[in-house]
Amino acid sequence: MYKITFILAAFLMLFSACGNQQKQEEPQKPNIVVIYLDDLGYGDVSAYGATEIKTPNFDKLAEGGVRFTTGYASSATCTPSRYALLTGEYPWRNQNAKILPGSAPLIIDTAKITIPKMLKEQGYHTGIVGKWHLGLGSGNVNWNERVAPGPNEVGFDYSFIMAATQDRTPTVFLENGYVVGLSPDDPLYVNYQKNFEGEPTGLDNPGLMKMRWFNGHNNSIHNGIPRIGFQKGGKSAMWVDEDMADDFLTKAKNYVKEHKNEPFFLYYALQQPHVPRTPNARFVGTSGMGPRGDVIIEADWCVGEFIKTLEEEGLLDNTLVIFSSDNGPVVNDGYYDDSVEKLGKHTPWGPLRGGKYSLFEAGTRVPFITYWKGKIQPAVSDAMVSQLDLFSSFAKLVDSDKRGPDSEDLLDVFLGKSQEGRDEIVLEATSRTALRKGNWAMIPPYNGPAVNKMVNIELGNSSEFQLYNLNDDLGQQKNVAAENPEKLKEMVDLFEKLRGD
Ligand code: NG6
Ligand code: CA
Repeated sequence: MYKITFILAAFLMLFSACGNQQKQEEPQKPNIVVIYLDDLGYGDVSAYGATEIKTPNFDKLAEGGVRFTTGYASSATCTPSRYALLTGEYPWRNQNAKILPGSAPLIIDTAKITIPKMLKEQGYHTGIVGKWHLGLGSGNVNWNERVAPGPNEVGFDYSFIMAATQDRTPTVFLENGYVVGLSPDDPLYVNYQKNFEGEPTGLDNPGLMKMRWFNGHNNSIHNGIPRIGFQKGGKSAMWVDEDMADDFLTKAKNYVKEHKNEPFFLYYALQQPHVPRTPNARFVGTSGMGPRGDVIIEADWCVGEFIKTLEEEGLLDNTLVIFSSDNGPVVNDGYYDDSVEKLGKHTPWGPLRGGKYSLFEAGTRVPFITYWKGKIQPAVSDAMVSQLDLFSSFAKLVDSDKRGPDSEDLLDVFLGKSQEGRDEIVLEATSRTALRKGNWAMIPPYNGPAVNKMVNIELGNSSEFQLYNLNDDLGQQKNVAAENPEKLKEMVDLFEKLRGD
């Protein structure tokens, strides 16, 4: 009996030893990192032609990976782009995917598949550090308890986020649903309809402000900066704007160090160069272009430090890095911060027309880079790709059979092995949509001003159909709709079909 047990035990040991060995020999699945800037324009990166600003660390990714010339965010504003990125679904399919206040409920259905959920199914640890802006809770959030549902409920094992934007209340970070540094003696309250009695606002307290508001942004003041939305209490939890880049970087680096022994997905969503632009003292004056340029230099440094961490941890050749931005650029987005006065010859939109909020190209065509040391050969690709496509392409990479509803598997394009990008894409800007197909861009007629004077950006509104041939008119200067009725019809028909109109 003993003998049999012994033989059996020995057999089992041998068997499990073989199993272990096999496990060790299996290459670890690649890590995936999405580095996502906020309002960084096509022309804000030297690898994309900027001459007035140097972005050596963004450039290192561009020059060592595939630099896409025709890469799109799904929308010309933040919430819809982020929604589309994580779900692989066009943002205009979800009515709630619009710029959200800091008190808005979560707009991703917790039953819906997302990139982090899909990756979790394949054994990944998943984390987000940085800007969220997809809503939290289910309405009437109590910020003094765990705030849910949020990122952790749509697939992230770890989250360290700001709720909405840097210019919106609450001006606190949340870690796994809890406001960081909150004291029970000083609870936090947030309201977007009315102020709390006795709390100063930007509207009537110019003396309390170190940054003046230009448009909106005149509710609660924190750190000398007036914001959108009201808040009260929570003083021990308030972030220091000038430290935000370092705070996010530290968390992103720690995340990598803590999860280096398992495959991980990190969504590192930097806050720059969105307003208010608050470079750390180390970066003040470094661009000669005022705070907007300075925070781009700061973000570039952060990306360099982050990549250095991957390298030091020996992970760089097993990590696919995606670098992009949620929407196009804006110079004055609601504060007097010298960005207009000190812009000089810099063109954040590069050769494109429009900017943030616009249906013209600069609204959604953004820097878009894929980098994987030793795996992706340096190249420039003109293939049309969208952030929508990350879902299905990541799924392919990790052998998942899940796909995003509007997401194409372009893994080979992202890895630089193919130039066959998308045929077409529907672009969105503040609830309006347009079609890109082949060399053509078609914008249907929309009411509304041609230019948003507050931000000085051409929105793409016109009473006429607009059709541009981007092959010879990248800057969309010549509407050729009248000369090309057949092309226009083809574009309109396809647009209506895709929109389901
Ligand atoms: C706009 C804000 C702008 C910015 C934007 C959201 C005003 C006048 N403008 O409503 O400053 O916060 O929303 O930007 O309030 S995004 O990148 O998050 O979409
Ligand atoms: Ca944005």
